[in-house]
Amino acid sequence: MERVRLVQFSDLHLGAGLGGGKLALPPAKAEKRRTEQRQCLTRLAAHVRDTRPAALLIPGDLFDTGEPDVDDLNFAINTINSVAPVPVFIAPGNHDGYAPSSCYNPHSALYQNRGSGPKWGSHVRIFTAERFETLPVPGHPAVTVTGAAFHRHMPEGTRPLADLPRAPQTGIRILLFHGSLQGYRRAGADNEVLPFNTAELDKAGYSYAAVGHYHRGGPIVAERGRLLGAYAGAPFALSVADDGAGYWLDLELAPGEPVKDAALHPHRCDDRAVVRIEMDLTGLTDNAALGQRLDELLAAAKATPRDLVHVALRGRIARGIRFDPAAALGERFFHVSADDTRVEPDYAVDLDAQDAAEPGLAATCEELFVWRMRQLYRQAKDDAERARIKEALFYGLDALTLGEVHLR
Ligand SMILES: [Mn+2]
Repeated sequence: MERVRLVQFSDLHLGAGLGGGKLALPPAKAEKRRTEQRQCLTRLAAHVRDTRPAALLIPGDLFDTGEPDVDDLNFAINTINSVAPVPVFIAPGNHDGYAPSSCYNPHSALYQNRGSGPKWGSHVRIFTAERFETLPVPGHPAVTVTGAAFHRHMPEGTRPLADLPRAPQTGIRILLFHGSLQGYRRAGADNEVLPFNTAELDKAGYSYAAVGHYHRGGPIVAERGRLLGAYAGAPFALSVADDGAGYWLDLELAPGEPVKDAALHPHRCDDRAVVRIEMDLTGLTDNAALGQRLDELLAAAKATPRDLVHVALRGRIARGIRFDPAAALGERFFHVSADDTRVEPDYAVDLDAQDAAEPGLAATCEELFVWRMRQLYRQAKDDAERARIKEALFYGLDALTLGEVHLR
């Protein structure tokens, strides 16, 4: 039997707000990214038309919500319809989960009220049930797709893959769903959805699981080393958590043959990457040293001018120094954002010191301020109040030594 080629694409999150979050894209850049996000789907469709795989597999979160705006919905339907007659299988995810009001229900008001808007083509099969069901792949009698839709978070302890229908006995048996592999090494902080482990997946007996949800793609491997499936990851980087995103997956399967790593081909989709850098400011005492360290980290991360750079700062910043990575890098990158909430100013003040005597007449304003804050700190009722006093101390010292207060 001949090898079968498939394309796996998920987690585009079409319609997601791109302006907020830690990336803090200004409106013009957010708009540009919205255009580029749509281009991801356009590129995918062109690739599917060119390469004619047996099927396009979409395991969830194509949209950021099950009720996207009409422009996004019409755009997605038109683009996905353009790959016909290549069969398309969609298993809705936790963001675009199936509900009667969803864009995946042709009877929903959202779908119906678009008047002459495009309809999902007959080559598009959408799994709408929460229970797994098996569909044939038109034109490829040896291939089946078993899929389910996300409807709701399941009660704790539910193991959806533990009581899966038995896999068809022969041919290439694809499993398609949106779920959280426990222990996935490239997991993000994503909410848990349809939890499963490799033992359950292995036991279910499918040839390959095309799974969506985690935005960083990677193989799903059984304990004994057998490849069970993969996450394609998000084709487009949405947020600072999406470093490593930006791909879809081309895959090749043959019946009865174990899938090899080499049969998974990640295909770059997003021209830009989110490059997240951790920078410790401790011991860097002037802006030249800070700038040089940032340059080294960017070079090590192989950041290119097209990228979105996010710098997570930590450690202690030298007294009298202000460091703003966005200002330091100017126009060198598409966008630069920074998070300095974990930075502490390097003021050598020990608030717990018990022995400090009241400052004399010759004391500086700063010495008096620190002495008074230390008193308040000792009288504080709880940790929350102590944390506030520490913050106030740093802000006060900023004002006294820098002549300005930079809100953290
Ligand atoms: Mn998801």
